[in-house]
Amino acid sequence: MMWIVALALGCGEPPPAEVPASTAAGGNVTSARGAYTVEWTPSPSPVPLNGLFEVRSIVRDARSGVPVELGALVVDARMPAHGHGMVTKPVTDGNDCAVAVAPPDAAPAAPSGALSSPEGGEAKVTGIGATQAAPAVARCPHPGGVYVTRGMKFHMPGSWTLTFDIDGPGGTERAEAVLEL
Ligand SMILES: [Cu+2]
Repeated sequence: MMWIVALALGCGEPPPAEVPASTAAGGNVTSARGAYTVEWTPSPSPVPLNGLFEVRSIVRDARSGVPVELGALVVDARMPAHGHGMVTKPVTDGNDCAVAVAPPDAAPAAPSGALSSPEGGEAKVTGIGATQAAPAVARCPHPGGVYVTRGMKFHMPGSWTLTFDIDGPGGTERAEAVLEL
């Protein structure tokens, strides 16, 4: 009898994290060590080819489901097979409560020509306007755990990996979503 009870209680463990479906219409992904979930929705939807879009992300504590209202989120994307990122530099609303992060409009595509990475161009050559590393972002208030990222653009068809770098009460973790365009 005791055994049965113990086994039944053991069933409370969460199922293994599901592999996020490839979708250009958003989805729900879990960060690498399981601290957060990110429910992301593009606008327009589905993600357009070679057009600007926004991503609305709701970040939650994965265990409690409570929205991460004081945090930071940086959204980026790459084409791993091609070794490049986006040609735009997206900005997330409200990330700048304590630190000036980026110019007011996410100025894309600076005029080409000048190869703009004198200082150690690592594996992450992001294209035309790539100048700086990931911005230092402070934890800022985001009511409802909602983070809106503007200035995304997937300029070629193929497999894109979105990255969601989250900083919050559960520490710093990354979630990823893969989609085919
Ligand atoms: Cu590519």
